[in-house]
Amino acid sequence: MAVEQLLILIKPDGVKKSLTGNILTKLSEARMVIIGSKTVKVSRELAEKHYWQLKDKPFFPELLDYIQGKIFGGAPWDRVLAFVYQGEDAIARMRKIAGATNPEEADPISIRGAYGRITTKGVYENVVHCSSEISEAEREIKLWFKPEEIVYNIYPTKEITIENKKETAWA
Ligand code: DAT
Ligand code: MG
Repeated sequence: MAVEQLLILIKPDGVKKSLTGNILTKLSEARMVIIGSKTVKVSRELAEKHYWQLKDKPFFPELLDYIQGKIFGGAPWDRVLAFVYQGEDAIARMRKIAGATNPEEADPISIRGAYGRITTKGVYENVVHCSSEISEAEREIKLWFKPEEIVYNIYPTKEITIENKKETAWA
């Protein structure tokens, strides 16, 4: 079996319900390594790019509001915790621990089965995002993380020079 990487997000409902520790504990059962992690305030643009394959679905606007934490009133629930995990057969194994997309159909021992719900507006609040195939994992990891934010170069990189680029530094 091959070593794979994937993106896991603890979505705003997981953050708001203080489930970060419980989720990471469940994920740790798979004995994989975290090779990148950070907290991200989710912009509309990032949300749209992340879920672009679902742009024609009727629930797309609600899905963007959810991943941006807007349905929880914005700050401090406007963020997600993002992780890159690496391990043998990582995608299938982590998706099993995450559970089915619909939290009501998910195994009750899975993260989504234990902690997810469907809102009265029909949004699946399913607590975590988990990449579902290798090409999607690569696209998502490259969308959420810069090369220097991951401890290994898991994909080829190139050096670029950006002229006159402003950066914020610690004062
Ligand atoms: P997954 O997150 O299991 O990979 P997906 O990529 O098909 O599932 O959908 C992305 C998210 O969109 C999913 O986590 C919850 C939401 N979603 C999917 N299908 C839905 C539906 N029929 N009604 C409401 N939300 C849905
Ligand atoms: Mg998906």
